[in-house]
Amino acid sequence: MDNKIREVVGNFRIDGTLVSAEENAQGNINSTFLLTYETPKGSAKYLLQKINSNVFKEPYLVMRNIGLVSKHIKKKLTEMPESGYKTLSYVATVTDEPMYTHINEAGEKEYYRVYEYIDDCISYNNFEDSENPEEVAYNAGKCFGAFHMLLSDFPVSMLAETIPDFHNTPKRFDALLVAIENAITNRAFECSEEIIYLISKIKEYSAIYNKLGRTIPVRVTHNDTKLNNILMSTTTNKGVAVIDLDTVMPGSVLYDIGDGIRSACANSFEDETDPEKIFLKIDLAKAYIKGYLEEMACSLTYDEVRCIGLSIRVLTYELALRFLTDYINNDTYFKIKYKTHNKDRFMNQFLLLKDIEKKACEIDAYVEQLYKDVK
Ligand code: GN1
Ligand code: MG
Repeated sequence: MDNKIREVVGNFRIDGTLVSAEENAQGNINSTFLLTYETPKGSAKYLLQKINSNVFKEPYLVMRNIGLVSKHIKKKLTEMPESGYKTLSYVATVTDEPMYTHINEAGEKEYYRVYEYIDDCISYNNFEDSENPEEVAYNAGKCFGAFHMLLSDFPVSMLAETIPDFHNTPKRFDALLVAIENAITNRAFECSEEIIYLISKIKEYSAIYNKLGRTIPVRVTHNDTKLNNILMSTTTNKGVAVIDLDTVMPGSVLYDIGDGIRSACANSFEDETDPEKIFLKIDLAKAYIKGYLEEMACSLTYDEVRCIGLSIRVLTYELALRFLTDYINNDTYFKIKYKTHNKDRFMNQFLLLKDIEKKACEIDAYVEQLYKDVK
């Protein structure tokens, strides 16, 4: 095992002897390792994460947000033990900090944190990994609905905006234009047809951002609601915990709903390249919306409800912009596994968007009817 990992984990309040550290390569941003310790009471697991400080410029603020939100959720969960929900708990360092700062050989700071491992759970990358996709989609919607509900009385102003303008669609679009202007390769030309389409849609897809703080309230939101950011019970398939709280910030629930459906209800992984396989499974999207509204319908404004369908398109559009921008910028943000990975991810989200646009009316009609029924 890496000596550096040993050295880093030695700074946390963990009992026992470290016996293994396995890398989990799923995230696109941070690096994660599953740690196993031997203790007199048996083996114990933890998650070690190196925070990507290129993305999270102020890791201490990230940990502060996470600490505040987790404490709030934990307190509320003690009043509802039957829910089965849990939340992330970090392990403090020996000096009682939420995070350990390591200075590497180049003299740069590296930030590490350790979470307690939540056992008997599974996180799905895509519904295809599960036996009952509709149940997974429904439970995913329910779990994020419950997450919003648990945080609905948390004072939004206490949270730092750890990545400013994270879901600011117009700014994401501007970033693409800047990337195109400054490009030193011909990567933008490879996607010129698609770029023309993206330009034609910016006005329509800025709608949620433009209404934020007006008819769409600012609430505590997760902002990265990929399906694999939910731990589900291995026995019941029900949501147990929402994880990856790095981007918990003030935002709109619509960002979370749209991103959740984009991720949980797509037929393929985000880097699938076969156009035939890239589409939204509408039945799964409906199941997700049902689960979500069962938890949150009473708390939403009518404008929020009306924009649920739109949010799926906006978040897919936005991620398409982000992957393409990173591709044109020569891959400085998302981790890539091969040279054209970001281009493939972009094309995937682009095709997914086109498919969701075709299904927009059906989704809107479903939301309208369901809202009447559950409210
Ligand atoms: C990143 O690393 P991961 O998978 O949790 C990204 C999300 C994207 C997602 C796309 C902080 O999330 O916004 O939707 O990749 N997180 C950040 O796969 O940028
Ligand atoms: Mg994340």
